[in-house]
Amino acid sequence: MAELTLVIGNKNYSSWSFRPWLAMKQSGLQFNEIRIPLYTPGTAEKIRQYSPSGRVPVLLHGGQPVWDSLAIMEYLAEEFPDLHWVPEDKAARAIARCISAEIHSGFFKIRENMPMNCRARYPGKGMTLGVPQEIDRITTIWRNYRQKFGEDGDMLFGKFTIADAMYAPVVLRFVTYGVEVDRVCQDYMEAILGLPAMQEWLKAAEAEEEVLSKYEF
Ligand SMILES: N[C@@H](CCC(=O)N[C@@H](CS)C(=O)NCC(=O)O)C(=O)O
Repeated sequence: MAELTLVIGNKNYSSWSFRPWLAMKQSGLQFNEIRIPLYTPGTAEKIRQYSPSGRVPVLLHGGQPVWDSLAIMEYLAEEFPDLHWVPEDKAARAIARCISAEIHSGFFKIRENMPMNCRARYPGKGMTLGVPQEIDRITTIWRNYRQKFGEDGDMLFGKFTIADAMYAPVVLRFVTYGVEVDRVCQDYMEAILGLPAMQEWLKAAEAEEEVLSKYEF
């Protein structure tokens, strides 16, 4: 099998990097990791060595670059179809795609006002204009699909899928900013937080020394 290498940013701050990293860990794939601290002198050049878009994450599969978090996971789902990436049920799979696309292309208010910062705790911060509406949409998604498709496990569609990887950084943002959610969403968040791979990521984020002031309040 051609070697897999995932190039990522800081674990504390890079929400886009976290998604494929978590999905790859959950699927049991073996991969190498190259971590490039973001927004330092030389960062852009280092990322460009690997990523045509100049952004992380980028996957290198036997030398071939695949960039963009969602594209990486879709690529892996095609390359390793025997691993579990998407729901088996067709209707659930359609919804999983929709909500993955929805988070990939939206929720700009949360992104802007509640940046991922795994180590920090800023309860009540970031709740600016438009943020409550986006939180409401996310919790509606979690509640609806946990209730409709989640009976075989504690993830959105029962077992872990790409959709959970897409929303995992939101779980971390909700913890950092102390966002209160209903019981169903709380249980879902706890299940995501309890994943061994999540704990591994958080431990590594805790150990990082870089501080990006633009993501600190
Ligand atoms: N849509 C892309 C976004 C990737 C992205 O914006 N990555 C940030 C880090 S979290 C980055 O590489 N920033 C470096 C820069 O903009 O110079 C994805 O899903 O992978």
